[in-house]
Amino acid sequence: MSTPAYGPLLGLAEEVAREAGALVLRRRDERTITVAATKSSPTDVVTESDQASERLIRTRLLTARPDDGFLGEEEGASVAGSSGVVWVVDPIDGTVNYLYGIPAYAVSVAAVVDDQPVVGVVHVPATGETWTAQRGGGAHLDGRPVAVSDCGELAQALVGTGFGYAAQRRAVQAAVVARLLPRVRDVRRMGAASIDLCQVATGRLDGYYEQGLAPWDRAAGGLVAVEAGALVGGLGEAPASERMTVAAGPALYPLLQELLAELGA
Ligand code: LIP
Repeated sequence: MSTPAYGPLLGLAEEVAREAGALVLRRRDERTITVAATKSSPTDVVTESDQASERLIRTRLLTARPDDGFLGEEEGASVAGSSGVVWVVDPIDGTVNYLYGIPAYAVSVAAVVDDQPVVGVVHVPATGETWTAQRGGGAHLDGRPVAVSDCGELAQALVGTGFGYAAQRRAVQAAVVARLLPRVRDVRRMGAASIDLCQVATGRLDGYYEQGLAPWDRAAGGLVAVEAGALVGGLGEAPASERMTVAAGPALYPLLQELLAELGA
């Protein structure tokens, strides 16, 4: 598939992400937010809005493109499809922010071909900001091109991170961040990985790392970051995975990776 062929996928992804965003924002404004279930811990919640958003996205995408596959955060099980395109979706990334009315939550929609995201949309309903990217076509925020920062010094770097829900994982993450904090400008924990990756893409963060990300947390935001000039991977030569996701501009990336390895992340 050549780059222009992704245009229709990007248009559909953006349309559907905005529709789902309007749904979750309306429910937030009406304060009709109900916790439907918990997942990995009692604080890892799924609201009825997560479920409604995923249903809307899945129905809209698979009605438009019935042969595509689908992997969403809330239903877990994936639909394989036969077209070679798989949609990877987080219906609300930053659910705890959503629950508390903190605006840092997003609808994240990616189209993946051969295990590589080719289209990514991260829409933040509360602010209206929408990042879009297609492979080889650059990254945009509300239609304007974005680029990573040129920061090449850890001591000057503003670094984002996040923490999992399980207490044991948090203990390890806390130990790493405690030793990282004195080595960088400062640390931000905003609570939605897709937005963090887009902040790197926009130069609002110089770097970002997190353990425990699922494909739907990083698919769309990771493509936005790469298309804005970031390097995105794991530790060493490993690709980004649940084990570790690191994102930064090319000057900072190896320094951040080395620091994380030194700290035993
Ligand atoms: C969230 C991630 C975030 C992480 C949170 C949570 P969710 O995803 O995007 O980076 O630190 O603990 O996992 O659960 O809101 O979709």
